[in-house]
Amino acid sequence: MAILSIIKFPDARLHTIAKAVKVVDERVRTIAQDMIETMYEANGVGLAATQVDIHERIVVVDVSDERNAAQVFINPEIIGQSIEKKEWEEGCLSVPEVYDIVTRPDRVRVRALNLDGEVFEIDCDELLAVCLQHEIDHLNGKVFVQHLSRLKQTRIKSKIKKQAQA
Ligand code: GNR
Ligand code: NI
Repeated sequence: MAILSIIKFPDARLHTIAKAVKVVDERVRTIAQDMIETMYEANGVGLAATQVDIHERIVVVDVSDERNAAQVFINPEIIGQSIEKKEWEEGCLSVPEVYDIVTRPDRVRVRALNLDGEVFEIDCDELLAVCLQHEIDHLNGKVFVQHLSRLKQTRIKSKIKKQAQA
């Protein structure tokens, strides 16, 4: 068990495209377990492997209030999405203290492998739908601020630079 360190925006490593997991073995299960621990320690609702500098398609999520219902998604894919969109105020552990509205499909169907390497599918709405889309973006090298205007992205970069100086 280990707490991993989270890469902060703007860091080029956050734009790496993660590779598919070929076999779900002990190595992958250990990464997922460490990611769950790291997510809880950071009070996040989700974490993508990209954020801890591991460029493999692994995501962990816990949208429960009790923080005892972690879900693991290996090689997650969005296989269906609603036409209806929804606005949600998003934040990201890689972009501390920045929150802004992103518009995404309201509901998504996701296919992934579990920790036993078995395929499962799940229909998601509300926070789980938002979070899984946010996490799959990370695996594709995309940070949520890239859904915002260039002006906002520039402001966010200078805000983070100031945070780093403080
Ligand atoms: O903790 C998180 N909260 C959150 C809130 C709204 C939309 C997405 C998220 S994900 C974020 C954790 C994180 O950075 N995951 O990549
Ligand atoms: Ni994030």
